[in-house]
Amino acid sequence: MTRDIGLTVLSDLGEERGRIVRVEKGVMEFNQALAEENRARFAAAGVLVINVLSSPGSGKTTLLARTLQEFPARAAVIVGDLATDNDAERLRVSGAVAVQIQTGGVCHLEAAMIAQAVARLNLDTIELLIIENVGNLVCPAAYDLGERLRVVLLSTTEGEDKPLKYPQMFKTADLVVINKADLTEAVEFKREQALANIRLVNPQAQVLELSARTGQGMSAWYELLQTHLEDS
Ligand SMILES: Nc1nc2c(ncn2[C@@H]2O[C@H](COP(=O)(O)OP(=O)(O)OP(=O)(O)O)[C@@H](O)[C@H]2O)c(=O)[nH]1
Ligand SMILES: [Mg+2]
Repeated sequence: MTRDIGLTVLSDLGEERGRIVRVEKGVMEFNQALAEENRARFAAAGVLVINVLSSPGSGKTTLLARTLQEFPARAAVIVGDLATDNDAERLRVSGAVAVQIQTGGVCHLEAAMIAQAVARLNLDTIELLIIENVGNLVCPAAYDLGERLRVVLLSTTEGEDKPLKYPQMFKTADLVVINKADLTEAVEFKREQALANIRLVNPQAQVLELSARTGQGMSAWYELLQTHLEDS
């Protein structure tokens, strides 16, 4: 998918001086090219890269913190947030290297930000790189970061209609994780409806149901990670 951003600039080109020139810049094409560079670099290093996306508070950091504690892989994390390095601090508890990107108002991570953050990692020492994207169900969907696997979380507390309301995010997922399964009954989450909604926007996506808090359902997540690691 491409999106052009129209930039209005004052030209300084001889006869054209003073004229307003409309410059259409292929921001998404630029991002895509960098994403392909990232992907090639990760493939060459044999590192499985996962991009984890969801709305704020769905449980990305909780899932990753538990994964880093329990899943026996040489892993590192890149975390994107508008501000604070709280999530990187939470993830470092496991002993894994966690690089925080503060986007300073940008609502998504871009491939260029990942290339910069990766410069602070030694890819030769890891086999798994997990990227926690900025909590947002809209803009991160459009930005390929060079990942192999795109994981979108939907938590039971958000309601079963989110795949229909934010279809682009769910359409781009390789895997949808329904998190906070421990709260299904408390919040009267309509599980069957949620599964049907996911299938409607993305019939190919794999779906896992788990609770990053209680650990219920986590073994299927680890099996999936293991399978992808073996393919890297
Ligand atoms: N009951 C329950 N709570 C959970 C679960 N997973 C996460 N939480 C809680 O949900 C809240 C938000 O979790 P985070 O892991 O910070 O969510 P996040 O997606 O990383 O949030 P942002 O980084 O702000 O987008 C925390 O209070 C977690 O303890 C779960 O499976 N069950
Ligand atoms: Mg987080």
